[in-house]
Amino acid sequence: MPALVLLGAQWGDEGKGKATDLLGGSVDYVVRYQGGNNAGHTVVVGDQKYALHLLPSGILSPGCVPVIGNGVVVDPAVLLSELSGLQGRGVDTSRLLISGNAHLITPYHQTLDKVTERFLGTRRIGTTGRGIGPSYADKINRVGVRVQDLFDESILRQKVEAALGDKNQILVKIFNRRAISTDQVVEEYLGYADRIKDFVTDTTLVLNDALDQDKVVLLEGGQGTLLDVDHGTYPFVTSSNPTAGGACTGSGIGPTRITRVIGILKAYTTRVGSGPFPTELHDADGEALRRIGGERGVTTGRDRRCGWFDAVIARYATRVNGLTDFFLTKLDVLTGWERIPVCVAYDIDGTRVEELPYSQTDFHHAKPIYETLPGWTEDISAAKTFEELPPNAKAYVKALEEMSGARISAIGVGPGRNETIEIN
Ligand code: 2SA
Ligand code: GDP
Ligand code: MG
Repeated sequence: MPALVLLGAQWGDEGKGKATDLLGGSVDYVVRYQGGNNAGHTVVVGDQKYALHLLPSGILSPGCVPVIGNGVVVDPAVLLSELSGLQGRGVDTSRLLISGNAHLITPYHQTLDKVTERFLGTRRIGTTGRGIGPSYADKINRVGVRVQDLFDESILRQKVEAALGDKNQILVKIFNRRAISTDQVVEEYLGYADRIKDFVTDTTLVLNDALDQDKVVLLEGGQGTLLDVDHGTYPFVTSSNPTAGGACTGSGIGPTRITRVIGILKAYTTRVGSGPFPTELHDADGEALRRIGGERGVTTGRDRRCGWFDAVIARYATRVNGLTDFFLTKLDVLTGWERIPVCVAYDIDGTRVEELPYSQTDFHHAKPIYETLPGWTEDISAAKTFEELPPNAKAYVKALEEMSGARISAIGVGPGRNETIEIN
């Protein structure tokens, strides 16, 4: 049986948590393949709201095994506190599996993340400050510490010592901070080892065996396509690959096993952190989208930047991910606007451009070219079928589908599990 990928088609916060949860009942494994506790995935089940950061959203589906893949960076303190928070709310977390090859986030990564951002000043990325970038940098630089290293004290000490060498120089000499002691990090991290040991395994083997046995594996992206370190708005990106290719490297599942790639697409656009955003609104409409959409960071509490739907970005997501279909989310948030602008192309220094420019300079100059679609005033949150939507809402969905290059197979009309229209 197949593996499927579910990822963000814009700058994140499209509603991946809700979509994963929706599919959770029909899949056997849900795997996070990149990112770490920078993610904030909201799942609403009845009157209960859960904010997941590091754990896959599948942890809330009783029949499903949640997996933290090798491509994720794991902060063990956050992991344990997220687990105990869920346990306290009666969620069974015992099924969790964690790859021994996943890299660890340590206190020195968090410190570096924060001081680097401060040092960058107005050129800062606007990171979540969780140590994500520095941990991935160590991985690529081959001085990272992996989950499996927790179980061998002498290896752990050697690796932490090696990683801290140049970091302490930087912290002390450039950032005027105190050096971090190897002993302190090793002692703290050894304390986590026993508490997470039972979860740790060769997840690549588990997942491929499961696929051989006709199980269904859902690979859940942590951020969005435009935050991808290769395909996003570099350098204003996260330090991993939320795009579909990252699902393979971050889980150890080969591309031939993936039969469906779902892009989660918000009916308008948001972004949190710095970087270009052509359709961003600095007016009452932007404020209204933020208020009605509840657009506030799930991890950091930062206000999200809001703007109209950008079809250039949606088309780009279709291309670089090979999307088979979209889940369109938060259509209900647009109820009440008389007319809704949709960006169909960019004006870049006087030239009409239909595709996302690869040049960073061009993208910074991109001005949206809008088509304006008629809005609707009817409450759509109780709609269960596409036919029940008001004509202008149907036309809006169809227009987005046409412009974005892949079929829309589900529509979100509210945050709840059941507030979804499935289209067959
Ligand atoms: P980092 O911390 O190194 O990954 O930050 C780099 C950029 O990636 C952005 N980023 C995110 N964008 C949207 N949502 C994310 N998760 C949280 C949420 C964000 C929050 O669900 O609301 O609470 O602020 C997320 N994680 C990383 C980040 O803003 C930087 O632009
Ligand atoms: P994720 O990071 O992609 O999982 O998304 P977030 O959880 O950061 O942000 C999405 C927000 O939108 C959450 O508060 C969800 O509960 C909410 N949400 C998801 N789908 C819908 C929808 O169709 N309508 C409305 N009104 N809210 C939604
Ligand atoms: Mg989020």
